Amino acid sequence: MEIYRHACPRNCFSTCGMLSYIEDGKLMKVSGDAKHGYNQGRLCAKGYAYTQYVYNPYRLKHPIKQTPRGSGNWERISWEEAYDTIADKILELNKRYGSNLASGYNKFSGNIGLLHYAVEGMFNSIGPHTKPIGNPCLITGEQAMRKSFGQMNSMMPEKMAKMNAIVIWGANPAVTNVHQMKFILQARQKGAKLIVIDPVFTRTAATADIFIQINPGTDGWLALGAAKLLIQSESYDQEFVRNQTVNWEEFHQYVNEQVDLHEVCRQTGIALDVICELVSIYSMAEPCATWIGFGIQRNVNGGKNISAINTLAVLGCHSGQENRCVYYSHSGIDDFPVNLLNHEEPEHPIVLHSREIDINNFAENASKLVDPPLKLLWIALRNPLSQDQDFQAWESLMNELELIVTVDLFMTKSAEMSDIVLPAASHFEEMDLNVSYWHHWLSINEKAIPPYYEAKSDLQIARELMKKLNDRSPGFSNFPSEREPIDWIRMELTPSVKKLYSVECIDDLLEGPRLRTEEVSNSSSSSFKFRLFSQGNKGTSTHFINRRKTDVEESYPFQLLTPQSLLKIHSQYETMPWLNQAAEQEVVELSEYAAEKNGIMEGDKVELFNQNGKIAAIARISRFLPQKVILVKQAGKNPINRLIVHRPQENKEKSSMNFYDSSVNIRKWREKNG
Ligand SMILES: Nc1nc2c(c(=O)[nH]1)N[C@H]1C(S)=C(S)[C@@H](COP(=O)(O)OP(=O)(O)OC[C@H]3O[C@@H](n4cnc5c(=O)[nH]c(N)nc54)[C@H](O)[C@@H]3O)O[C@H]1N2
Ligand SMILES: Nc1nc2c(c(=O)[nH]1)N[C@H]1C(S)=C(S)[C@@H](COP(=O)(O)OP(=O)(O)OC[C@H]3O[C@@H](n4cnc5c(=O)[nH]c(N)nc54)[C@H](O)[C@@H]3O)O[C@H]1N2
Ligand code: SF4
Ligand SMILES: [Mo]
Repeated sequence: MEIYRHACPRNCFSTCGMLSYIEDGKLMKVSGDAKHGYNQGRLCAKGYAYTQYVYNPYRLKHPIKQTPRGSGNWERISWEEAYDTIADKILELNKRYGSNLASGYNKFSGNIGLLHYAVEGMFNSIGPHTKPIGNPCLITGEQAMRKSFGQMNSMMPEKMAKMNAIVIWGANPAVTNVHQMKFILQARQKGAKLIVIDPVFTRTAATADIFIQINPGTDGWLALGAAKLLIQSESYDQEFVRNQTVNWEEFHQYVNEQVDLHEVCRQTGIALDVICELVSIYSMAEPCATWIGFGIQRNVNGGKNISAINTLAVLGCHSGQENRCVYYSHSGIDDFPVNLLNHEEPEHPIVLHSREIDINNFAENASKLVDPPLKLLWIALRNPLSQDQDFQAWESLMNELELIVTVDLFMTKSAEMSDIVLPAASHFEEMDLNVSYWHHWLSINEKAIPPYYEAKSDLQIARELMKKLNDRSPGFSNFPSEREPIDWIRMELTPSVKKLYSVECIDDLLEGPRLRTEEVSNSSSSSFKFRLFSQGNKGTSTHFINRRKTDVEESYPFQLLTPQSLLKIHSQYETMPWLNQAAEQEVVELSEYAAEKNGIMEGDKVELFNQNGKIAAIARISRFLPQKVILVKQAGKNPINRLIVHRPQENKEKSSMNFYDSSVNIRKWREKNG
């Protein structure tokens, strides 16, 4: 049996090192790579199920086309025909409008390996086009971290094992980051306290010493209340505050005068003695890790809440900066040139730049484009008709598009609405280079098996399609089609990357993943002064925005939380029987209060509704949910995102999607209510 080395490329904290076992060109089994210091030889259930993923009967085998769009009338076509149709359209649009602005893409997180920036590289290579910018997942938090600390880096997550207390705000690692639980457990075995702050009694909360059930979106209140108590008891590092922070006087005065502890308790739903307990942990346990989960920033107060938590964490650490351990995300990719992402566009005589549209409001913004309108959309590594919001805007955008191409391994909701669907290769069928947004390891991903039927990697598709365009219209694209995956990987291993990860050549990575040698943490840039929480606009009477201000939202009194599932990655893995059974109906969890108020019994068919529409679901009544929270898992047959209403962050900065900030109502299912 042959053994190859891989990195799991899912959008997941762990980017696990993985080994494949191959017999006669077939993937027989996978295991965790013991040489990877983060996952240490283990995988999650989704990882162990890769043999079923690769040979899944639902996997797309050939390019297919559908006429008319949405009819389900699919027909197999050759790659040649697919490329011809797409190239014809791109060239015709270019002729019609005088540039490639009518062609664009929507791409996100299906595979986060560095070579999957081939999609961006491919579009860059044809000059100005229409591209998504921003990030639905984590950008609000990233900006808040950069404002507080001047950078977004966390220390090695393995070091959580050495903490004496771990305070988790809005993360659920027992579901979303299972390998981290090992380090948390190691800390607890040595006596560390684990505190989980979440509106939902999660699997992680169930393992904690203290669970603080907070009203969604109010963490900033809690952090400021706790900071006030910390300051009152003078248990903070005064010298550090004087020398290393910006804005102390203002913050001190603000907390003294404007943070009222009764209001904190009212807003957060947390009793004062619980807040005191949190303060005593922050002031006594050292070192103490604060983990800010992505869940925190999926509401309109997200950025401010993070800034307040950062401030509490920094004040609470009173034995030197090196013990300031705030975990959010580590931007591993920043070490690399990411040549495909940054592939230089050829100049256009008239159009100076590509046209950028916010990925969080993609459909609406794309529909509004004129001169030229968007006419061709390439969807890759992305399932917007499950994971984005505003499906109505998507429907009207799609009506205006002349060609929709989706590249995926499976027939997703988005693929179902495309004209041409191209089969993508799995990571066992292509080479790649992978870093993580959490740990500090670098891995290579080898090609271990031939492509499944006619599947191709996104890079291979870019190479072939751009060659086709150049054959038709010489010089149309500057994509280096002759460059092999290994060449792209070599280009990523610049002298500084080699030094940083102590590799001399690719062969070193074939021996095993490498750890970044330079330690990073929130305090590694010593010249930067920490920016304490600031209220922002003077004269605003509240620190944070209260939810449900409008009349419309009054009619929808419940807050909809739609977090991740243990055995899925967003909309992926639904057709894998080892992991998930296809469900006809979604399940909605509601509180006893919500059930009683609406006469709903366990197992009833119910409808969740708001201004966007309605979704049918089966009711599960939970004793543990806050009264006004409704919980539905993402994706599924009838994706819950139909009910997500995007509310941009107050400060108009680029933001993540406020996935956890939508309001809904619930009632028993009515057959006739349209
Ligand atoms: N309601 C709600 N919605 C959410 C969230 C939430 O918390 N609540 N979370 C948001 C977050 S955090 C995220 S990150 C986004 C994720 O949003 P998406 O990235 O759109 O999520 P996925 O469902 O994983 O879709 C990725 C697609 O890429 C495909 N794919 C996998 N590998 C490859 C490949 O190599 N090539 C190509 N071409 N395709 C490939 C997969 O089969 C899958 O269909 O969802 C967001 N949506
Ligand atoms: N199994 C699995 N793992 C995954 C993924 C997956 O789809 N499946 N997706 C990956 C991706 S792309 C991401 S972004 C991460 C996300 O992983 P996490 O960082 O864990 O974030 P979320 O799952 O969005 O939310 C975590 C928790 O925040 C809570 N929460 C919601 N609002 C608030 C609030 O206002 N305050 C507080 N204190 N808590 C709140 C939710 O109830 C939830 O339990 O997971 C990654 N890992
Ligand atoms: S999904 Fe995440 S935890 Fe599971 S194998 Fe992949 S990287 Fe590891
Ligand atoms: Mo995400």
